[in-house]
Amino acid sequence: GRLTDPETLRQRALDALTTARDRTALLTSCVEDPELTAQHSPLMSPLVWDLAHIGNQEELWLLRAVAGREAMRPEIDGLYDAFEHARSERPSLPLLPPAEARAYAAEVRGRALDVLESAAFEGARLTESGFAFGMIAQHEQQHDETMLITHQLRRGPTALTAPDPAPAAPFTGPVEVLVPGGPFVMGTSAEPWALDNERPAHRRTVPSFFIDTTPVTNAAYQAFIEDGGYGEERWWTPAGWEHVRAHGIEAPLFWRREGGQWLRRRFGVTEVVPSEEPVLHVCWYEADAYARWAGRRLPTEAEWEKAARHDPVSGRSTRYPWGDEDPSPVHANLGQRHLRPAPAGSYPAGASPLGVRQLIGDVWEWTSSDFEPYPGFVAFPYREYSEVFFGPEYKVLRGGSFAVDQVACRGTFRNWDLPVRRQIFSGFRTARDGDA
Ligand code: AVJ
Ligand code: FE
Repeated sequence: GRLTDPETLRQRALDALTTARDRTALLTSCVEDPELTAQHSPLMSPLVWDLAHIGNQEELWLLRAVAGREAMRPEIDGLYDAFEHARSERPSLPLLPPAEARAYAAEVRGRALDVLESAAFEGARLTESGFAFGMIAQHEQQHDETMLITHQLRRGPTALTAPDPAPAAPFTGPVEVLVPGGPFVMGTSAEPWALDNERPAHRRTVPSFFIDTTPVTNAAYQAFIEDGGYGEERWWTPAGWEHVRAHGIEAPLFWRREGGQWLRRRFGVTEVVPSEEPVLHVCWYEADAYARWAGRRLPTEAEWEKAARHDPVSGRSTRYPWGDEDPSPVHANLGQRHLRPAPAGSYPAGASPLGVRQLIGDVWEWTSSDFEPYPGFVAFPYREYSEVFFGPEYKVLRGGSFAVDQVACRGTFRNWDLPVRRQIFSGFRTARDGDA
């Protein structure tokens, strides 16, 4: 049922926490301990940092802030404060070794489950509706995605395998659809585990626009490369042009040209770039340049959300493109199930009413928008969660990737990153103005 009765809430929280911890355990046990403390990339923390940080944030936000418990190990707080040390410096900190990090996270979790057992789930206050537990589960899952990125950057043989290939549905639909102009409801005040930056629900008026029915594929992106797109200044913003020149960027991250074809390394395995798969590991500058080359543009964040949530028949905004039902494996490629995006046009059951596919899952989608607060935004539980990142430095990504768990993915969920970032599981789709 919906999130109303205390036992349902408690069970939801327990399931979300357990799913997250199982994934954390997988990502930190599939390699030997020395690999947990190693620096696989200066862009990332060592895996053992993420592991103890997950436990430390759970202790801070849940045991201390909600349940009023004493600090378990106050001397380690600084080590795991993401604002105190840059990722590149974390390998040289006196971090808890793997066994201690595991034991600490497990001890925190045991106490968190005691709190869950005794928590009151009544009334309208966010903490009382289980928000703190939902937020902890989302935080852990976000770090699990971060750890999966570290695995992708890691050298050496593969440590992770996917049981099944991603499903492929032949797609013969239109390449774009027209989303009618007019108001829609953006953001949410109803979703119980929505984070502060998704709130509150508010009306936005968006003029009519066309949007791609699928994410941009590797084949389409290769056409941009073959056409000399990386060498033509006119497709790039000044900052983007300077960035690709300065860093010699000529293709998505992990791509390499050999014998006339593009190869890519994916979790330790090299393969020919699959033409029908959504392009992955491109930065905002690349997405923006491709769109200009194609005579199009990136969608704004509001356009993306309208395409994903607006039901033109009822006029309502739904939780997901397919409606209000929680995601299942027929709707979207989530949860690290396939360790890769599905071919463009897959997941017909996850399409929006207008026929836009793969908005949820597969690849994070860059939008043209800066990360800004919605009107009426209130920081919760801390300014450091979202508020300190608002401004023109960060671009918004939407929809989640194959590496996102459903607890941290919905039509309102907002991700953000710097426009140079491409180790993340990022792709995009394009848009254009509606006919006048
Ligand atoms: C929302 C993915 C940008 O990883 O920096 C994790 C999520 N916040 N710990 C990040 C987050 C605090 C955040 N992103
Ligand atoms: Fe964190």
